[in-house]
Amino acid sequence: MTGLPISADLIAQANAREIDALEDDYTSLGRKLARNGIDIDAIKTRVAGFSVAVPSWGAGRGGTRFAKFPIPGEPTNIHEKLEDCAVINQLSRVTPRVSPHFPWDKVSDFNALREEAASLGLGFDAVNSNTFQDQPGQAHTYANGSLSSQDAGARAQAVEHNIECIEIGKQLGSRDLTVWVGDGTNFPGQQDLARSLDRYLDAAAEVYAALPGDWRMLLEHKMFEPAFYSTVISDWGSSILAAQELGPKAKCLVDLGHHAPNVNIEQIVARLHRFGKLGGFHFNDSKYGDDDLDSGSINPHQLFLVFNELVEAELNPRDGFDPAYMIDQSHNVTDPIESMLSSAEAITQCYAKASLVDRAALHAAQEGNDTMMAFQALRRAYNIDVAPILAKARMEAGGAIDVLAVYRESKWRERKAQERKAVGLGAGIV
Ligand SMILES: [Mn+2]
Repeated sequence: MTGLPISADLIAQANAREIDALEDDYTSLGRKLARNGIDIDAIKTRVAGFSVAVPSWGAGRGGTRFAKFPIPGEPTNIHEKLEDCAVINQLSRVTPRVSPHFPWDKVSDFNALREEAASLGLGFDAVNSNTFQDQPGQAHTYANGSLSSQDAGARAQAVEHNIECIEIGKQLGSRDLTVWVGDGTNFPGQQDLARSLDRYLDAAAEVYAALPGDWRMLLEHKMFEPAFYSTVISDWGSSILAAQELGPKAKCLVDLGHHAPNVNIEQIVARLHRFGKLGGFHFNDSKYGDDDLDSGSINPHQLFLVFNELVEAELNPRDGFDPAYMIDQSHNVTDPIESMLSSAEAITQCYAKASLVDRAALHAAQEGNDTMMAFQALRRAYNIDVAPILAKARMEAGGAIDVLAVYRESKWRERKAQERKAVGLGAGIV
């Protein structure tokens, strides 16, 4: 493909410098895994089939409520964001889809945008609606909520926007609508906690009714922010109740940062899958709350345990298993391309490690109440360095063995800094 942003020769030359060491490491790991009855090439095939979407908004530098510090060469529109997402996918070969957000990514011709993405080797993933901020010229404010607002006009406007997102998504080739609302309260007594949920369910049912037959509506819960006393879809319990009431096309989406502190998120994954309601997952990491830090940067073991449940669900599906995986991070102090390359690697590593778990041994230990051996089945897989498997899968798909080194060598950001207009200062995204 000639439209790809990074020179294929540059990637090939860089890989040629690394290939001998990689083959050495891969062969050595293959022997180690073979002693445990695992075929390394079978794991590599699984890794090659794994993918995670990147969010269009993640291509820009995020920010906090206090400030945003843009970098030269940052993308300023959806076309430039797609270019940067294409760099990530070209080097990593694991992020072939972009999750767009409206109205931020609005253009006049979505069929042309789909073709533009395809020419860059990209497709589109779940469409994200935005009823958590007002847009210029908007008739009704979302200051007091959107799908759950007391104002019937605001609710209707939010329904209409979500249906518009479905229509856009149809043109882009998406099949999921992700709905996160900022609705909630900051003071006790501000709203009736039951009636606000009634209003949300009524409005969400109107959106649900507009879904095409093969589409899903992914409900993303979040415990706090921007509302700090209560949110309407606050936790996985509220989410699954709403999804069950809406119907089979409504599923729950788990974002790693949207829970109370210390919640057992891997158990939530298992619970939602048990009831056929796990529709999507947003990867990031956190230390304190919804920090939106890079995946695997703070608690890689938790990410592994989440993937242990996801792979268990994949291998033993209860009621179908087809979750939409996406990176959802805010890159405040790094080059977003580098953060997403590093995060895609961390996520895929956990998928590979979870695929190495000896499930027969795990299940036997669980059945026999052998706690230590059950734990060791997980620990053995977690301790294996799977980097050579990922690197080889990437290289065979045309990607880079050392993604960050090739990215820096390409001088992509420096070149874009000459071409793209500067991003203004100001507050960050949420
Ligand atoms: Mn999210």
